[in-house]
Amino acid sequence: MADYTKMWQSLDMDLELHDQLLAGLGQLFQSVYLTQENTPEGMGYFYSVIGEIHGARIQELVELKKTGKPVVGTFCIFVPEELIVGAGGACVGLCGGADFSVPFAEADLPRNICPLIKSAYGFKLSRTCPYMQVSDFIYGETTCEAKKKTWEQLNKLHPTHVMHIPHMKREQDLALWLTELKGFKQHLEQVTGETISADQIREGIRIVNAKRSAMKRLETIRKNEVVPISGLDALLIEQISFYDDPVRFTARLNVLCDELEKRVAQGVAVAPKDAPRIMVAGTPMAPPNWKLHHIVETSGGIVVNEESCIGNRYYKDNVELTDGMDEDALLGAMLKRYAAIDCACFTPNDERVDKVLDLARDTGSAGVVQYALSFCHTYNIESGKIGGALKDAGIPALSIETDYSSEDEGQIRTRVEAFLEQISG
Ligand code: BJ8
Repeated sequence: MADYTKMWQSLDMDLELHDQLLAGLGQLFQSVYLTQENTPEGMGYFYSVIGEIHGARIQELVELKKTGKPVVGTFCIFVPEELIVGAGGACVGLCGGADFSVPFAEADLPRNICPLIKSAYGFKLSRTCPYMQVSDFIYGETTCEAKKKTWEQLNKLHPTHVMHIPHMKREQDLALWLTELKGFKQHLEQVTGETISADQIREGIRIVNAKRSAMKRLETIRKNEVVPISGLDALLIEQISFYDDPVRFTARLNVLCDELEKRVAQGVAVAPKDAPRIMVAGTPMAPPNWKLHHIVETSGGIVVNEESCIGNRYYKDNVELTDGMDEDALLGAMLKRYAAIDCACFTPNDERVDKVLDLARDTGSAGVVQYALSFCHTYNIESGKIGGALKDAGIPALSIETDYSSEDEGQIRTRVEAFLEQISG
């Protein structure tokens, strides 16, 4: 990797801690990813993005800022990236998935909250995440209690704005949500000093739609009996989709999908035909959270889908574009797409139950592993309802609640192995 020390210094990072973080990341990536066999050639690009995770892309973002375009840090798929991309800016997902930064956060936040929030907040306190450091501002949302209260704390350290996402989807809730979308656009315009035109919004939608379509194409390929890519690799691609340049990402992913389609035709699989097909459902897995996929795939299973925000929930719907849409129509179409997200923060959220069942059948999954981060009440509670529906449908399911530490890996492995044995039998 090139020497980016000066750039990191200019971003006010703690270089000593950052060195420790990068070294740990490198080791983890080596042991989880570079021990896989028979990986597709097209993964080379995505491995290089991770290899340069704090380098080349950050350099691009620094350059982008010099042109006056915004770099916006986000934590949730409800923040409308189409508007940021349309304005010529960059939307970077900041969700923390590392155990490294959690102890820093615990000095300020309660220990018994979700590790995703602690990890992200700890990155700011430790000044070790260049994506956070390079962001002009951060956009949080009101999806869960721990998040919305953390934004108040985070705002003292980094400019943080909050988008009010309603927790129900009644008419009055959608009206409020539309006001929030418009407010988000106005805020971007204030920052850049430029109006975002309908043409720019359309272009932003077109770029992000193309990205989601490529990810859907990958999902479709993974449904084949011949599985040409590991779940670990697919997860990595889904994670990278949140901070890579969207146009380049889409092009690279489509090249990979061409290769994967050829692999399917030639019968080149990454797992034996009888390996149990597993769908993972639940809370997002921000990088470098590769724990569950690694355990499943080194225990003889193959992950064929992620029903998660870093996965299907992010790319399942596109914004419907038709000719001649004006600004109101474009924002209305965006709202429709965002309101179709079935996050557990909504009540009721029965559409997610139906979707999990449909996806499990559609992907030919032999079993579903429900994954919930510790102290994520919404997903943990919802896992009971989904587990019951899976049972009624005759689909075996296992629920795992965990954090980012490696302490429970042995215990999770034992449970996963028993589950795989049960469904293979
Ligand atoms: S749309 S899932 S990205 S809110 S932070 S809710 S894990 S306790 S991330 Fe999420 Fe948006 Fe919904 Fe998706 Fe639970 Fe943790 Fe809260 Fe979390």
